[in-house]
Amino acid sequence: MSERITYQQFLYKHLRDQPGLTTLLESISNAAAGIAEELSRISFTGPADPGTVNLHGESRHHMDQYAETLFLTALSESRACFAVLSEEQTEMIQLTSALSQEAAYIIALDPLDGSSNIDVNIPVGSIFSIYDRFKTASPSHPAAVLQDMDGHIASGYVLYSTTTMIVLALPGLVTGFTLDSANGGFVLSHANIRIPDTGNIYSVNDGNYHDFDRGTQNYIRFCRQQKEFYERPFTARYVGSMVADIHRTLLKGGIFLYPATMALKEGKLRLAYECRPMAYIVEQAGGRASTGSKEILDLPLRSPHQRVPVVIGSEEMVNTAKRLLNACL
Ligand code: AHM
Ligand code: MG
Repeated sequence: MSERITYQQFLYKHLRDQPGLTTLLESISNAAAGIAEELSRISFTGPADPGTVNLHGESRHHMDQYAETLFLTALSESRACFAVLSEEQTEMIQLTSALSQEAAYIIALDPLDGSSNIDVNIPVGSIFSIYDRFKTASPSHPAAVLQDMDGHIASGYVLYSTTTMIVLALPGLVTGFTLDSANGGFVLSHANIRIPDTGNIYSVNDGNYHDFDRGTQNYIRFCRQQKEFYERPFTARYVGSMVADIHRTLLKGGIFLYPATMALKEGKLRLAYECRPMAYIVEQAGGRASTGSKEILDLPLRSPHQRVPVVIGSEEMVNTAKRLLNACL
């Protein structure tokens, strides 16, 4: 059996000279373990409260609030986090403990993505990006660091599924850790993840087909018609939980799309805490991420909860998609 390397040991090895970042990433894993535990009891703690909505007008599960509280408590106690932009809050929240005020890091966080799936026992996730608040031209405006990728340090997600995993992307290195609850803590399980250059799985909400523009419809028809070129068409897979869909794409190859629709002209997914972190993770693993016309990681963040269309996955598939998406514009 190969050597057991814990998440902490990995962090100490790779971020030896950044103790604040190590502490911050440990606090994220602690919150994730707490969320995983609570999710495992969800059948006993009850379903979503009907009629509760979040600031985006989307239905809100009590686990959304629970997950956010756990993250904010862990980040605050870490004293390594200055502020958090959460999907659940209108504005960035500045942490108030005395040492947090000196802390260097700002996090963009989706505490529990895909929570509408919880009550039917489908995987959900948490998504985060970490920024150094001093790496901005406007240090007196901490939120300014989120405007571009200059101050970006790391991104990751937690997948709460058959097992709970953290996938962490540092520059050029994407690593997966699996929760070993019996022995407490996350253990390295997926070293140096590389996304296959191509694949045969496409992942999109096909129910929106008639609300997509012609370029997107073009590409989806291309995916359906691959039988002309291969023995069978591409496989369609859509969990409806971004972390699960991206995790599969990362490990098996493929493409994930959430394009603009007639109702959602900028798409559904948020740049700061959904598209950017996932784009960064997939690109560090060798894949690509685009809006269809622009690189996701080049997009400036104009408002905290800005949405963007996203096409993300294996390089060859994203390149083909970009060509077909733009063919009819
Ligand atoms: P949420 O942040 O409100 O949970 O919504 C995000 C989720 C993603 O996980 C997923 O990719 C998408 O919404 C699915 O949306 P749809 O049901 O429109 O296909
Ligand atoms: Mg979300």
